[in-house]
Amino acid sequence: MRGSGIVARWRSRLPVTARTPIVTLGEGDTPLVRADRAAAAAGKPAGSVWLKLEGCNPTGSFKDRGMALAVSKALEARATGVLCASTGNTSAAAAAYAARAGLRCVVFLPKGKVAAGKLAQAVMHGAEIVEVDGNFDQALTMAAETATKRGFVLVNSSNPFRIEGQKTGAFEVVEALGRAPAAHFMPVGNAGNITAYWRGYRELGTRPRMFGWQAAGAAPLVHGRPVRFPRTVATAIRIGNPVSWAQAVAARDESRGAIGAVTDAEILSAQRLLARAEGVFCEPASAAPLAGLLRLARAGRAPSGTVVCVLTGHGLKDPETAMKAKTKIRRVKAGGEFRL
Ligand code: AN7
Repeated sequence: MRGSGIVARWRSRLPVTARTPIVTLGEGDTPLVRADRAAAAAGKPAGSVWLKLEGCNPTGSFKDRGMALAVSKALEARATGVLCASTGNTSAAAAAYAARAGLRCVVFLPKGKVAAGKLAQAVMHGAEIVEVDGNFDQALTMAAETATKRGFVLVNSSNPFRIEGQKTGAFEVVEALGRAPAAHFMPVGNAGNITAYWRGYRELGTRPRMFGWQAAGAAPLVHGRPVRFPRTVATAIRIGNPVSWAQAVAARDESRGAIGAVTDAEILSAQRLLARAEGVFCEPASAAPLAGLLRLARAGRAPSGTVVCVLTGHGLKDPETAMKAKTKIRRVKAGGEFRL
């Protein structure tokens, strides 16, 4: 039997050898589901909008693809440990894969801005947690310096194996559809994932138009300059100075795509639409691509043809934001009759 996980599935396209000890939790092979109600909301025909459910990965986000390879290569290089800065999902994945590999894991987290589920994962997997009184960009600078000094492997997306692992998402999309989509929509923070998907598509000789979406209060790629104090409800993409800036711009321009911004209100409204009309609960950042599609549709500029939206993280990552959505809860005594 072939093992599970991205390396077993795509070995010939990944930088591993017979000597690489593969660390896997069975990541990848995530569902690509049709979203006809989302399509209708964007004025597009049934069957033209698809959702890649990356929240179905072992730690609940797309980071597992890259982390499986980065931690495998760290183990092969006999590292003492791995280290990262994170808005939450990278640290959750690093903590889990390091635990599985038997490596130390140190995570630098921006104080007060990591969603509860992600923090719980870092705690539970035994990561050594450093809370930085600053934002993600500052935490990343500290993490990189500490990694160099202490001989830890940095597993942020500047690590080339992260990008290599994450490109497998594009392979799966093309395999599931039987061809590349006309347009590929995804959230953009540090811009590692847009770099990875574009590489994956290019390696298959395809070139869908790449549409990246940032939050309006954290949109350096849209403004063309770093944002010193990024703000957004979508804490996963609360990033002011993306590491893969040049690669994101290249993906956009080579594919004749775009990188745009959506407001927090648009993000929360798209998150709710996905949950209520499609049955898919994703975290706020992951709703940015649908918010972007709806924004283009309102302007009469939605791309024609098949659109794939990558829903990068599971909704359970951020229960606190979800619980702020208004809902009516009726309270009753147990045992009485209840009339609906
Ligand atoms: C759910 O975990 O940067 O553009 O430190 O968690 O590749 O950075 C997370 C990013 C999109 C943006 N969706 O991806 C981190 C971190 C979710 C995310 C992104 C992130 P990149």
